[in-house]
Amino acid sequence: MDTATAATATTKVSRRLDFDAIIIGAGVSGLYQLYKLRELGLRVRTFEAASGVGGTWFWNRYPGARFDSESWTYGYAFSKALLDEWDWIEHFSSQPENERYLNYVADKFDLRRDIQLNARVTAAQYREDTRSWEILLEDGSRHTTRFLITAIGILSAATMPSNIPGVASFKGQSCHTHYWPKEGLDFAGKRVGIIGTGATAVQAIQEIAKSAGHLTVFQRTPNWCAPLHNAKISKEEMQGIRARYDEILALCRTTPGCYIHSPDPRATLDATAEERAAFWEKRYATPGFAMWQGNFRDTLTDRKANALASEFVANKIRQRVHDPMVAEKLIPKDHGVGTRRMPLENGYYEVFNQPNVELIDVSETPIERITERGIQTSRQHYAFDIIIYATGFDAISGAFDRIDIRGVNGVRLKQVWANGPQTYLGVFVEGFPNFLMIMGPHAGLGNYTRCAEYSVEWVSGVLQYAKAHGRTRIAATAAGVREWTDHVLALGQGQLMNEVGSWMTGVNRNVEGKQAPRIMRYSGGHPAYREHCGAVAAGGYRLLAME
Ligand code: NA7
Repeated sequence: MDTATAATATTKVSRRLDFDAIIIGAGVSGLYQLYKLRELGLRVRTFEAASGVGGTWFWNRYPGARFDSESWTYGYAFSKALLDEWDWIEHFSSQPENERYLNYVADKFDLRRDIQLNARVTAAQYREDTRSWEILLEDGSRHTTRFLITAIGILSAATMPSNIPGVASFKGQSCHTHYWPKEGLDFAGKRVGIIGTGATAVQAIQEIAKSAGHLTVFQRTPNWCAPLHNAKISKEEMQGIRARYDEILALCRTTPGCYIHSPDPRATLDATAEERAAFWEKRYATPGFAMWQGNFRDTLTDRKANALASEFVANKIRQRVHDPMVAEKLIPKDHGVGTRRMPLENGYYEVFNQPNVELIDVSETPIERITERGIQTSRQHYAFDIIIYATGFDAISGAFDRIDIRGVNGVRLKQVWANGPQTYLGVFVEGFPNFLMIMGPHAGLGNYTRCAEYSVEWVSGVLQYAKAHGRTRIAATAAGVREWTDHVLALGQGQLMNEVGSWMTGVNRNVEGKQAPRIMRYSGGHPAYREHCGAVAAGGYRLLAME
């Protein structure tokens, strides 16, 4: 390095920036990232759009919102003290408890002093001259940082039905499930309409149907649901769980989705018809994702196997729903069991036996518009006091698209990903130095906290390395991004899930350009994902350019 270059490099390093790292988001991943970066001695600031911490568990306050992962597998594992002190009260914990937990974590680790709430990041621009990022908040303030870390969640950009006019004209109460009012909604005796039948709607419908005068469910596509089998956890049971935490967390490290459930090693047709029926009965009676994550190993790759498993669940629906016409409407016909994220339910199908609940198949009678008083379909008008939009999210890349993120030469991230995400390990993007994503596209996905904890630790490892080696610029290389993207796309082939439109394949028919399935996540299982990332780190961050 000549003297002039060395001098420039020194200027780049020493120029005073507001922060060493800025984290966007104070949800499950953002809170832990803040904790880790403080451990490294970095000057960190977290910006969070909400008025409280918790991310998903701050926003989604709709009745019935809860984990579908066992609570004791979803909590943070990084702190033995936290594991020792926190008692989960249900096997599948509800939103109020989850929000309380994340607030407890924020307090326990004194995280709040570095978190700015009500601070929505609207834009971020990389500056090559200072090897830094400048971020812009909604209030017009600007902040500079060496590293920018997104912890913005995979399901945080809620979407309204863009194809239905008149939403603003409705005179009653209405809201998207994600933006549920803190004071709640009173359904007692009211006429309620809900649009959507994804995992959110399934949880909400079960609860709303208990008190609503009349509930009308507008379904475009039915989903395959399985029973959650939730239960309270007694003090003694919690003690037993606590004593087994090492074992439980070790188990989660071995399974593809970091759940306690793992696929049966047999192929579906290795078992006789009787063995299959007994196996599925057992899975159906097991709490949590057993029917999805713990099915025969070929359920999500072999069409014939999938059809057999689907038929088993279809028959369950037929048994549980009294009206055969309604039952048939609730049975998916365009995709097989488990090829979309499987909603877990607690009496969802029985709700449709209630006299105050009606199912409208929107594919038969499309919604034409929202009116002042309700919903107009091609067949009739339905009057409502309350309309709920359970219409989902622009998942995985949507939260990135909503921030004007610009890398080297002002290139926009949204543009780079216009034909699908391209990343290195789901963490880095070429042309966006010092920009690191927690749970970015093409990263391993599953039990959220288990996966996010790994991502945070891996990202913290890179930053620790950069600090130790005096590196101020970390960038993905073209070769790295090509290698990872090719690998992820190749792994995704032959997976039935990747052929079906759902948030997991980046499909949201309410968002322009997101109509067709794409490979959005790493399909090789989380253990393999960790192996790749671990090898990159062990090899001195292969295919990353660090200066
Ligand atoms: P999902 O699973 O994406 O479900 C959204 C639902 O809303 C789904 O049933 C959609 O039907 C329906 N929808 C969306 N837009 C419309 C319009 N315009 N008209 C009619 N119906 C519509 O989101 P969730 O919030 O339920 O769950 C997301 C994840 O959050 C969940 O899996 C958990 O992991 C947490 P479609 O299927 O597109 O025909």
